[in-house]
Amino acid sequence: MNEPLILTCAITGAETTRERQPALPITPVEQAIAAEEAVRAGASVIHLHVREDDGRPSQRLERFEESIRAIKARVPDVIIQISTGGAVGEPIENRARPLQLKPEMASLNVGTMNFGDDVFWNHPKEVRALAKKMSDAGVKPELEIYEAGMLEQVFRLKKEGVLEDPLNVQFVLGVPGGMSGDLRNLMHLVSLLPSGIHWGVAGIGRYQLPLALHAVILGGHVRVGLEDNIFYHKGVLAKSNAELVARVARVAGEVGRPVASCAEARAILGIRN
Ligand code: KMH
Ligand code: ZN
Repeated sequence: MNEPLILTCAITGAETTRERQPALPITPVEQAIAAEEAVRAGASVIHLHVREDDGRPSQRLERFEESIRAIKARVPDVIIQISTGGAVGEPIENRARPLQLKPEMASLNVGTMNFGDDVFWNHPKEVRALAKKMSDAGVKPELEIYEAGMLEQVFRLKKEGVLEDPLNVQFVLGVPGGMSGDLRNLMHLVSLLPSGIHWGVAGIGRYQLPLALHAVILGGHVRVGLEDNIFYHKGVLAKSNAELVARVARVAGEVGRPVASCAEARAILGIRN
């Protein structure tokens, strides 16, 4: 509970559609507006996927450049965490492409899993290569953990020297094919962590709010946003990414866990300036 709360907003993702969620930001300008609103609501990190204008997920370098430029123009201080997960089925070389832009942070998916009706491939040698690229470029990885075995893989990679301290893990719970967002799963995963590892939780769908609230109390960090959950209440669509951020920030403030500024988040996450 001592550390300020890092709120990450996953504003777009690769799976959510405009048809299902009309407030989903797609273009660079829309993403920049959404990012600014999210930061004003309490977010310090933006988890970034990009789309083409027609909504298709994209790993095109120019598109990442445009979005990052647009976001930085509105909120220069925010930490941008690009996705190297992309969309299911995206070849690894495309997923690695935005690392050329040397963002401060990037997601690193450490294991293969079923992902709904698809398979999300993360071959160990490709994971190692991505981690090396991040380390060489000074990009801090966020380690995406969908089930307990992936945490064991993180420990292995750390032992091999592939990952550097401080480690930042994100438990992404509720993807069909990974662990559900049952609170017992979160408690189990947290119980496996050696001290000194920062952790956050991203609950998918209906798991978003209960997991976020527990993380606030347990001293973890939180990711919300339309990538993971399109609803504010059951059957009621969220009006914006910022609305989801603001709710967690508000509750955290009420229980004495203020949100981290971007500078505080950088210090906690071990981002080299
Ligand atoms: N879209 C998922 C298949 C990440 O951003 O690193 C992967 C994902 C994880 O969203
Ligand atoms: Zn993502």
